[in-house]
Amino acid sequence: NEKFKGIIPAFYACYDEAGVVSEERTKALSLYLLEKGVKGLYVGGSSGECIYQNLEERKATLKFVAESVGGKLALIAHVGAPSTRESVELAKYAAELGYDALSAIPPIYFKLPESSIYRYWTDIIEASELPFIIYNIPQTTGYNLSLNLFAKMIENKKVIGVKNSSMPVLDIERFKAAGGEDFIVFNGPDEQYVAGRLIGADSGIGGTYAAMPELYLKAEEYVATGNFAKARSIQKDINNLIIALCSLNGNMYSAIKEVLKLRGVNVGSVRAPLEPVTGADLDKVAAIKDQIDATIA
Ligand code: HMN
Repeated sequence: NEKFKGIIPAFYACYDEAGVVSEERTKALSLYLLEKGVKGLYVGGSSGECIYQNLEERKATLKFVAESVGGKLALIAHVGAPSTRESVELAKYAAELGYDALSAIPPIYFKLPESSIYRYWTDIIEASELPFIIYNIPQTTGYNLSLNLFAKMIENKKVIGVKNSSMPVLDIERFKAAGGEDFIVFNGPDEQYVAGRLIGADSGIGGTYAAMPELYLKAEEYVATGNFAKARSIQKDINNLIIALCSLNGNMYSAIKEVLKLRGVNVGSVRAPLEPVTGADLDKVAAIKDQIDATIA
């Protein structure tokens, strides 16, 4: 399980200028993050715009990432999809590609009972030999993982971790307490990386890591070495940057993609209904990029 402990960026959807999933750009972003020294990649989650991609596009992304950095980074395939059928197909495909673990949100749209959520996750787990990481993100799915369902899920030894994106850091502490020493809790909210690690998260997966991996790697180093004043200070810098990224028109991911362009990695823009950054706000992107550089220095 050590291979999953560290900074794991949530991977972005990489498109060409026509908005088609791009092999070249997907591989370029994978290699860029490998070079930065991250531990792994979380592929096809919210940050991968999974909800706006069809099965073939999601498979293509999984394949391009595996081809470029498989064996070098811990690769987690997010296979949550509207139906169990699609999720199982993605899970089998990720296993064929040599992914290191699977992960999924609970079912979306209909408010299903916990028995259905349990069945959904278990069907995915049974589709391959891969370990499974539960994904709890109530802000987007509308379902907040209960300790009851959590306890039932971890009876299955293939469930090795939970990526917790709910905002109370208490949830991280509770999942860690119930999961035990070897169970991996991943911090979800990037704004609380340091707090999440201190209260019990073993690792982190986040949607803004790839925009500024250097800063999260530093934060992790400060936490790991017990340098808490510096950890808190870099978290403050990170939060100022996240708030700036979220303040532009468009959407956080379109702002991040503009920043990445300025950092030398072009992964295109976002897919509608996500909106691109436009007009005067585009000029603000350069200032955010400069602020990232200044914080790294
Ligand atoms: C993913 O699923 O791709 C991301 O890891 C999602 C991640 O947990 C993000 N949460 C949401 O988007 C609700 C955070 O990293 C988030 O982007 C960050 O904390 C900034 O608010």
